[in-house]
Amino acid sequence: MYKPPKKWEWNKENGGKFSKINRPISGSTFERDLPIGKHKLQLYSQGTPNGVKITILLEELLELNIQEADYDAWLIEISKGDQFSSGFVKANPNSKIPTLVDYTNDKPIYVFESGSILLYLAEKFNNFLPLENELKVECMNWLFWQISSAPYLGGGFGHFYNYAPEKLEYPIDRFAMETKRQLDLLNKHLENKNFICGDQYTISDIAIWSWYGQLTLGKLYSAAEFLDVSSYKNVLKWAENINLRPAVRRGKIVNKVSGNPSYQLRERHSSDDFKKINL
Ligand SMILES: N[C@@H](CCC(=O)N[C@@H](CS)C(=O)NCC(=O)O)C(=O)O
Repeated sequence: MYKPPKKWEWNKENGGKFSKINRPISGSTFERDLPIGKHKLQLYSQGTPNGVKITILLEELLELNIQEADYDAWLIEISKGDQFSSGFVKANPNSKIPTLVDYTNDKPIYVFESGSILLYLAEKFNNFLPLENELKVECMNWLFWQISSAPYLGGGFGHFYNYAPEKLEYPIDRFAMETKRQLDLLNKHLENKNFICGDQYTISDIAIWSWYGQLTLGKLYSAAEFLDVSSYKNVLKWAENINLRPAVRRGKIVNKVSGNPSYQLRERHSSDDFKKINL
């Protein structure tokens, strides 16, 4: 049994999957500028659930033929510590993917936090966000719900069930319970509904699908059976429908470095890049 010392010290590796990159201090650890491609929108990311939210939205905008939404997606490999370069930290002092830089105007606009990026792009291109105030509020409620709830699923359940060097009953039990509560909440909310808010597909669907949709489809933490995800029937139906969208099929493989190698597009610079992959 671990007995915490009087004062915590950072003096050892804890053996976890991310122990080599985790640090108790912020800021850059090495000098390197970010690459810049030919489009106005430059995305620095990895194809994790937080990362694919943005590539799915950008692909949805391109599906509507909005050419200004074309983008370069550069891979920031977080297990290698790319998020600690001086260039990345300049764009996002929090050193986490996804991060977007918009070069449309003379002065670049740095956008970080996936919810902030989704809102920025939805407002910039006037799409995937309800115009009517009451619905917009509902859409924001669920977007902010996702941003604040997913750390229990990822940092809590996913970490202790999948990544922690030792399987400990207490944290797995605590976070499995919370994850199942969240799935139950979504299942009730999606009863007789096709989308999270109103009758249109919005950035809330994109944000929530990237985590809870992929979890229900068995794509996260090999935990489908453990969490009995198929019992959340409304979430499953909603997740399956969204998974069929061509933009989702493209967006979810961008900057991906895990899973089936045939469905990984490490960098994306043009729509032609998808031709290499059998979507
Ligand atoms: N609240 C943030 C979370 C971003 C986040 O946690 N990103 C992870 C990958 S999914 C990351 O970059 N981790 C690298 C690290 O912690 O060093 C968002 O929604 O953008």
